[in-house]
Amino acid sequence: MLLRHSTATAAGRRAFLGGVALAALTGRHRALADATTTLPLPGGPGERAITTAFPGKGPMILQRTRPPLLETPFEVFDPAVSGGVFTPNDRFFVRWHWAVIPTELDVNAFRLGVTGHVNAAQSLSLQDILALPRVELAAVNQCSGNSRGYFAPRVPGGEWSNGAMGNAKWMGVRLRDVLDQAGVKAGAQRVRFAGMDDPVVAGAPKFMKSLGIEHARDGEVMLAYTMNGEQLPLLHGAPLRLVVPGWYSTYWVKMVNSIEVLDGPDENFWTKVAYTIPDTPGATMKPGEAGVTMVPINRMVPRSFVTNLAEGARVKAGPGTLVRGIALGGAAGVRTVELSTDGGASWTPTTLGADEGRYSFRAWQTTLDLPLGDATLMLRATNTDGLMQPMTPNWNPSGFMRNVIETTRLVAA
Ligand SMILES: Nc1nc2c(c(=O)[nH]1)N[C@H]1C(S)=C(S)[C@@H](COP(=O)(O)O)O[C@H]1N2
Ligand SMILES: [Mo]
Repeated sequence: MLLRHSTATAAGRRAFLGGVALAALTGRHRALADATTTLPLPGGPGERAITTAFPGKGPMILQRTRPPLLETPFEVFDPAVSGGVFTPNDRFFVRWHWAVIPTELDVNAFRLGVTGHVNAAQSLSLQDILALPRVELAAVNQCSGNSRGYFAPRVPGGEWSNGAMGNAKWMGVRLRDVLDQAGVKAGAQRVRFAGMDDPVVAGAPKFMKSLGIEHARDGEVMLAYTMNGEQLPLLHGAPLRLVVPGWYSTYWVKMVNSIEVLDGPDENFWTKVAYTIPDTPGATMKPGEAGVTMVPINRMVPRSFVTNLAEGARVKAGPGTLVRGIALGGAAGVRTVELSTDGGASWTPTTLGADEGRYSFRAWQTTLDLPLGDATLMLRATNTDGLMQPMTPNWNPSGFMRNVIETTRLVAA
C-alpha cells in the first residue's frame, strides 16, 4: 500500500489531503533485475535501469536512487499511449536535490508560514488553504536540464534524455491570495519558497527558490494540492507545491512550508549561483568562453517531438505515413508545429490537436508521402510570442534549456 490514509478531521481535508505515508522513499530501491533501456546519448554509455521500486510509480528510468531522479520513458508522451497530452502521475519524472525528504505527512500539524516583509505573518493550516478560491491550470513541468545528456561537449549533471518533463492539470490556490492574507508591504522585492526537504550534509544550502514580487502576484503562480485530479503525490511535493506556469521546474518548489517576502535581493545559493544561464539569445555560449554575464534561468522556450516513430523506424514508402507527437510553447502557447523532410529548406504545417491552455503540451499530427529510402524528419515549433526552435543546439556549462530542432531518421521501404 503506497498511500496510507490516517486521521483527518474534516471530510474535505480527507478528500484532498488524507494523511499520507511514503515509507519506501528511504527504503530499498532496487532496479528490476534485468530491465534496462538504452538512451541514445552521444558519448554513451546510454544504458539505464528501469525501476518500479518507487511508491506510486510505474516503470521509470532510474537516473539516481537517492535523492530520487526518475525519468519518464519517452513512449509515455505519445498521445495514443497516454490517452492525450497529460502525463500520468505514475509515469511523471521525479527530481529532488537533497535526500532528506519527509516520508510521512501529518495533515493536521502541517503549517505554511508566510513571513518577512508583510503586515501580519501567517501560519496557515491546510484548512485555511482549502478555504481559498480554487483554480486549475494545465502546465508543463520541465527540468532546466531536460535533455542535458545531448550536450556536446558533455556537461556534468543528471544525464537526462528528453523525459525530464511532464504535463499535468494542477489544482490549488493562487499564490496572490495567500500573500494577500499576510498583506505584502510596500518595498517588497522577492518572494522565497522553501520546502520540507533538507540537505544530508550539515551546512549545505537548503533548497530554496524565489520569484520577483510582480511575478509572484500575477494570479497564475499557484500552490497546487492536486495533480491530474488526484491528491498531489509526496514524490511530487504534497501537500503543496508551487506551480510557475511557463517557467522551468526549478522554481516549482515542492512540499512548500515556508514563504518569505524579501525587501531586497535573494542571496541564497540556489537562486544566485545555481540555475544561472548565459544572458544571451538562446542561453548559449562557447565552451570555456570567459566574461559571460549569467542570469537566473527563467521562461521556457518552445520544443516539439515525434512520439509515435522512434529513431530508425521502418515505415511504408508512399502516402499515408502517420506522424504525431507533442509540442510545448514554453512561456506562451504553441502557434505552429512544422515539419521538414528536406533538411530545413521547406516547412509544412502540421495539424494541431485540442488547445488545453497555453502552458500545456499540444498534440500535433500529419501524414507523409515518403519516397523509398532514408528520410530525415525535422520538427519545429513556434510559440505565440514568435519564438522558434533553433537549427543549432545551444551550449552552456550547466546543460540548461536545450530546445534545438529535433530530427528523426526513418527508413521508407
Ligand atoms: N522542495 C523541493 N522542490 C523542488 C526541488 C527540490 O529539490 N526540492 N527540485 C526542483 C527541480 S530542479 C525540479 S526539476 C522539480 C521536479 O519536479 P517533479 O519531481 O514533481 O517532477 O522540482 C523542483 N522543486
Ligand atoms: Mo530541475
